[in-house]
Amino acid sequence: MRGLPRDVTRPPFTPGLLGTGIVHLGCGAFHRAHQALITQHAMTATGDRNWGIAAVAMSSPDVVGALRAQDNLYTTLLRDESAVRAEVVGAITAAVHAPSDRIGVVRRVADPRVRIVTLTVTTGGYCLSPTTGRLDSGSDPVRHDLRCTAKPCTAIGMLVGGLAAVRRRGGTPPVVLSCDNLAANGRQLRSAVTDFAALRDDRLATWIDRHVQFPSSVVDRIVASDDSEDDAAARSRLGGVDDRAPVSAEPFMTWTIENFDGERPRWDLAGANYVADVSDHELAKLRLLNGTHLLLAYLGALAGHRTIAEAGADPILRALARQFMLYEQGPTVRLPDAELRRTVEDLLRRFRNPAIRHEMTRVGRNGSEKMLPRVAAAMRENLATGRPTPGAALLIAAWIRWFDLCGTAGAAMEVVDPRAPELARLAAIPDPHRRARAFLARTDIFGPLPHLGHIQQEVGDALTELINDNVTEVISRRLRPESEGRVA
Ligand code: CS2
Repeated sequence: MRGLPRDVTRPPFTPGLLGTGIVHLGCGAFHRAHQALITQHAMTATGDRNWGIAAVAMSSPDVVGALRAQDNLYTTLLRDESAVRAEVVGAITAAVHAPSDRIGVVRRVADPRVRIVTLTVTTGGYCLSPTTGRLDSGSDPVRHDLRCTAKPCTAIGMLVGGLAAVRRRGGTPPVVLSCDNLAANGRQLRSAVTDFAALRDDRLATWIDRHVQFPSSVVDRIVASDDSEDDAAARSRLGGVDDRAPVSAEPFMTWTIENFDGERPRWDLAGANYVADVSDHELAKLRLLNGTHLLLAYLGALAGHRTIAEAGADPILRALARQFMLYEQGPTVRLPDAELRRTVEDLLRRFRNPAIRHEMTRVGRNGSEKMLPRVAAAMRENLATGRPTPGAALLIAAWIRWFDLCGTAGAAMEVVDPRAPELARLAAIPDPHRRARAFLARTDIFGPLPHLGHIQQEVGDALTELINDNVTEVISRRLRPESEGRVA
């Protein structure tokens, strides 16, 4: 940290002297710009230095190498059009690469000093079957972990391994706190963990069910894709000091956590809040922010935009995003009208933050897992009540269209999805209406939809138009007159 400009905030403690009270699975940019920073602020507020984080990278070793080379310190850059606020984060006490140290991860989860295990491992990391909501026990990674319990490769196997060790020792288990963008993330995590444990030992499953808390939580902060532009921005903001693991994020952040028993950092002094039930926050977050992110990514990329900020600044896409939030997603979330309108305007402002490079491929990846909680669940309610869903139909058609265009010269998108090979076969069906029917028939992606024939027709029409026409024209045809009037 020597040589840093004076206005860069530094941790007010000696990072090497922190105790490790948290294990985090999934050490991506989001964790570093959200929970790790908030934890640093909580420790700063109270002087309690026992909440250092052992941060586990689940696949790539890159971030681990970068962090270790700089004593696990890195910079967060909170950026908008007017300012960049830089802060060095020292809350990470160890950076661990799970594939190279599987036994070590299990041991850390079981460490008596660890009171909380948090996760950002994305939907796929929960190993749940989308149709049953229970553990997908036939999948290769789960079968591997059941065979090889000491060296698990999935987050679920790691948690169960650590919890089993706590039980053997007669200890108090850590609280397991999901920070992923899933509906009822605590409940889903509990299902995955107890199902897995039951396949190992029924008594372990009962013990976990009785003794381990899995609170839900809703996280919110828009974080830039990992990007070399960040390194350059960090270097200039840090007066030339090199940082190989900087993260850029918007200044806005929230973290709503379901109440639980037990020790925790004073996250509430650092911007988090505790509630009895997170479900209203969760619906609003997933459907308004994350659902509209997909709309901007899938349609924005077709319009040639490379980032969400570019799409959010495009008047037609902005009008569509506003209409989608106000008239499709909004009526399905429990927010009073005035609050909905305020939230929508705040989101439109956040989406167009030019200082955050949020790439289309990053937001649009794993679309088959994101579709249900962010889009299809609201669409199902709208279809059932007869409310029109032009935005959702267009969003789905644009996602299908990505399969045609990715890889073509100059394309702003790439399809990254665990189901990509099977979906590519559906995407090769020549007739757009048949193609739309084949996609929407996938209940593992969209759930069961009422009035299926109607929505299949609507998505087929939208896809036909996206193939033949200019995206702006296709969107304009679906805008309500008042939405166009509010394009500003
Ligand atoms: C985004 C989220 O990539 C995505 O799926 O929608 O990462 C989004 O930026 C965060 O949830 C914002 O809180």
